[in-house]
Amino acid sequence: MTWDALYSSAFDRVRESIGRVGRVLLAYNTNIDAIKYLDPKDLEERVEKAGKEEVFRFSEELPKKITSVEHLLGGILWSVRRGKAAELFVESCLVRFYMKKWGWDELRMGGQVGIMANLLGGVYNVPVIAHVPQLSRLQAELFKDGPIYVPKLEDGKLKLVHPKAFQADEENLIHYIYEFPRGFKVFDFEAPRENRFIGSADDYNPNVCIRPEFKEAFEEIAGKVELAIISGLQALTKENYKEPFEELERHLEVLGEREIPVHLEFAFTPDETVRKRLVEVLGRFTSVGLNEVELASIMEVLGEKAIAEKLLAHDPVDPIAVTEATLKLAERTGVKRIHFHTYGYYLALTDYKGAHVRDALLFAALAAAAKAKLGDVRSIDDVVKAMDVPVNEKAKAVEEKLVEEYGMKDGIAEVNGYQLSFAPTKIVAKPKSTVGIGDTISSSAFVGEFALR
Ligand code: 8BR
Ligand code: 8BR
Ligand code: GLC
Repeated sequence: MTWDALYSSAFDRVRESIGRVGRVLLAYNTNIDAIKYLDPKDLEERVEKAGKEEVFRFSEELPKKITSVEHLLGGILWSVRRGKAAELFVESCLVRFYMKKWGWDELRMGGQVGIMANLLGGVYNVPVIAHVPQLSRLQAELFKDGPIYVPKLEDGKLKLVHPKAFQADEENLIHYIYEFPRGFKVFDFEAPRENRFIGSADDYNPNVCIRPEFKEAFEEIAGKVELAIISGLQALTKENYKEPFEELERHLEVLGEREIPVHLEFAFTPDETVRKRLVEVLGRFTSVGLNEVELASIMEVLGEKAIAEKLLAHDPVDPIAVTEATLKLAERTGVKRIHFHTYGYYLALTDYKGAHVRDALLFAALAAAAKAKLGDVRSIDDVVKAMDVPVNEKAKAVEEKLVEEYGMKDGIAEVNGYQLSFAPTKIVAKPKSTVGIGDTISSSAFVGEFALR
């Protein structure tokens, strides 16, 4: 079959069956994204004013957190020069005030949980229970209508309400997203690809502050769901990870007892201690989603330096190196499903078989293209509009390698007793923005796969 035909039949089948998926638990990170599309002249003036020399220093080496305007501007230049994403915690209130005055073009739902809640609940009509660390009025307004719920305790009794009906006046947790297009020029730098720098002016998500409702009523909450997706552990550090990890392990135990499949959305985790701990608990998850940088960073902590280097050496990433890395990760941790995504293609390694794994990847690729094209996916019909985005040309060579090495057919092969599923993706030439595409991919594929089972 051609990829166009496979795409089209995968979409039809997921659309037909996704309504049958039960409630999905989403924890832990939700915030408000204040998106600023950078203007080169404005940015240059700000850098000059703050002191070019000092700022340029941080554009060579990213600071660990932001405690000055020089850190902020240096971090933005670090991302622009490399065309890479980065996210840093903003500790200083003066810098938080500076960012607020600098302003934004658009406010959007942010955080893996918030983005997935709006997509699953607001677009696919799959009911979700979300962890929202702080429910300000603005945060509540950013939730779409649909079966999206947050737990509320009334006289010790658990109720599930839409975030807009929670009616609390909690804090605004704002992440400032500085987006730039490919070819964006400042000073002598030119961005090799579109991307963003994020400054998180937020004390709750970076510390994974878990709400009392989730601590007190977790057993009951877990009793109401069929699937779970965990995210937001990426900003933890060796100083603050212990407490949230204890709670996480308790949650995993409760979910495990009920045999609820749990997906971990990995996200780039700069702190090595935290990354190691995440790999240690990975076997208690059913599934994990990650990109090439994240997979390479895991190979590093597993002592697999050579594979880590291979993963970062080519564009598009060598699929044989990806397969070897995911096999190592599956064998070492016992995780049953690994969903790898990169610019141009996805691979999933599963310890079970079936064409539905590949079909869910194709559905996810359509959703990602719709997200890149529109910025916000409003309905499942927006997803099908991405059908006319062409399949990435470079993915052909990737597929040929997989055919040669593993005898892959129609995107499916067997490797060391695992199934390897492949999807060449649709790439939007001029994406509206880049933030949240990874979340769209992982949640669509994980939930889509369960819909098809
Ligand atoms: P993409 O650019 O393809 O989205 O991949 C994630 C990138 O983010 C990685 O290259 C990683 O280096 C970078 N990154 C992030 Br996110 N946060 C970072 C941080 N705090 N320090 C260094 N790099 C970071
Ligand atoms: P991460 O931020 O987790 O790396 O997720 C980003 C993913 O979005 C990439 O792996 C890539 O598959 C997808 N993507 C990007 Br980046 N740009 C895209 C585009 N213009 N069209 C479709 N998918 C895109
Ligand atoms: C991280 C950021 C958040 C953003 C999300 C997108 O969670 O903190 O601001 O919305 O990534 O994936």
